[in-house]
Amino acid sequence: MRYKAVIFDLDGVICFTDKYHYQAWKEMADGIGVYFDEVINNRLRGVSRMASLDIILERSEKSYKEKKKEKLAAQKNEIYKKLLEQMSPADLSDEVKNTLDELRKRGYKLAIGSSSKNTKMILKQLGLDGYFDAISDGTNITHSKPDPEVFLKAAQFLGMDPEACLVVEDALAGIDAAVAGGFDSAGVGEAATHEKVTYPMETFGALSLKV
Ligand code: B16
Ligand code: MG
Repeated sequence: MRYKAVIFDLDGVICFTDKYHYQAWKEMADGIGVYFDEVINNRLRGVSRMASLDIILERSEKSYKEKKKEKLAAQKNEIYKKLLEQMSPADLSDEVKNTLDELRKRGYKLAIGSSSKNTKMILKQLGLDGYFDAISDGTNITHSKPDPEVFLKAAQFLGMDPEACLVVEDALAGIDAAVAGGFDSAGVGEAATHEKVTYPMETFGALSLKV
């Protein structure tokens, strides 16, 4: 086996929370009269909550103090968490579940490497509570992707070196993070176009052919 473990990004790889992030940020931005659309939302993929807010506030004429920004981010997160309550195991595609089960059967350790501080709630909603061997997420890092910290911590939690792990990502910043940490990577969506991605993939299911 070329790798011993696979580290999965969450949003955009295991599940699709884009629309909920969009709705929640939109409601917050409307509340302060700042323009926000789906094109700007695309720039938030893989980016931490506070860095996402800074991108949204680029459109504002006002400058916001740190305290107010924390309030706005908290307000968005409350709306987002309410929307997440709609998620259920039906939102986990057969393709993703079957691929995860197949890799597990072949003996790979499986981990999550996500910027999201809501990782545990999302996994619970999807029925994946307790499924992964390790979880590294927004709650255990100080630097967000493209910094490699989230993946390095995932490897450390698994007790493995980066060379033994494959990172699966949908965001360009996620592939940057994987490269910076010394990981091989598999990319879906926009991440498949990254010039340094090890395995560009058209579908998530192609993963079982790459490892
Ligand atoms: P939260 P990932 C990322 O998750 C999302 O892609 C990004 O849009 C979001 O801003 C970030 O998590 C933080 O999420 O507000 O829930 O902490 O793609 O790294 O799994
Ligand atoms: Mg992602």
